[in-house]
Amino acid sequence: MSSIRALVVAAVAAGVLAGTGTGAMAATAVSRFDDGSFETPVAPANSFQMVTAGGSIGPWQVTAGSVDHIGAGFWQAAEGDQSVDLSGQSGGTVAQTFTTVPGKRYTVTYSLAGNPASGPAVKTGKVLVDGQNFQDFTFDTTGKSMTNMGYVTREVTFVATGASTTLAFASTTNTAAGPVLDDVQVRECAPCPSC
Ligand SMILES: [Ca+2]
Repeated sequence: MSSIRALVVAAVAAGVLAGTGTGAMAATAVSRFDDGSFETPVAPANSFQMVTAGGSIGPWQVTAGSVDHIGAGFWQAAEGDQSVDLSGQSGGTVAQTFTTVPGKRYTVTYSLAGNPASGPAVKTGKVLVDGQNFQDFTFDTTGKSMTNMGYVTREVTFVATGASTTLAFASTTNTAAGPVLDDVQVRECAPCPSC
C-alpha cells in the first residue's frame, strides 16, 4: 500500500505547487475521472437538491457559490436521468480532481444547456483547468423548455502538467437559473484526432 500512499502524497504536493491545494483536498485520494453524468448520489425525483460550497455531488466538489443537483423527471437530462444547474441561489462551481499523466493531452467533452424557467435567456459560464480559464461558454435558452432542453456538445482540450488535474465548470450567471451541465467525458488523446 505504500506506493498508493506515495502517489496520493505526490498528487497533493502537486496541487499545492499549482496553487490549487486545500486542506480539504489533502484528505481525498485522487482517482480517475468519474461520473461526469451526475448520476450519483440520487437527487430527489421531479425536484432538485441545492448543494453549496464545501458540499459534493459524488466525485464532484462544489467549490464556490451553489449549484442545483437536478433529479430524474425535473427536466430532460443529456445522459441518464440527472444533471446540474450551475447556478443554485447564484453562480456556482463544480470541480473534480483526477489522475493525469504529465505531458499528455486530454479532450473534455460536455453537454450544455440552460435553465429555461427564469433568469436571463443567455446563460454564461467557463471551464477551468487547474484554476485557469480554458473556455468561456454561453447558451441561449430562447425557445427551449424543460422537456426540450436543446443540449449542445462542447469540447475543450488541455495538456496535463501534473499527476492530477482539477477540471471545473463555473457559472457566471448570478441568478438562480444558470447554465445546465451533463455528460462530461474526459479522454486521453493518443493521438488526438483534431490536434
Ligand atoms: Ca446525467
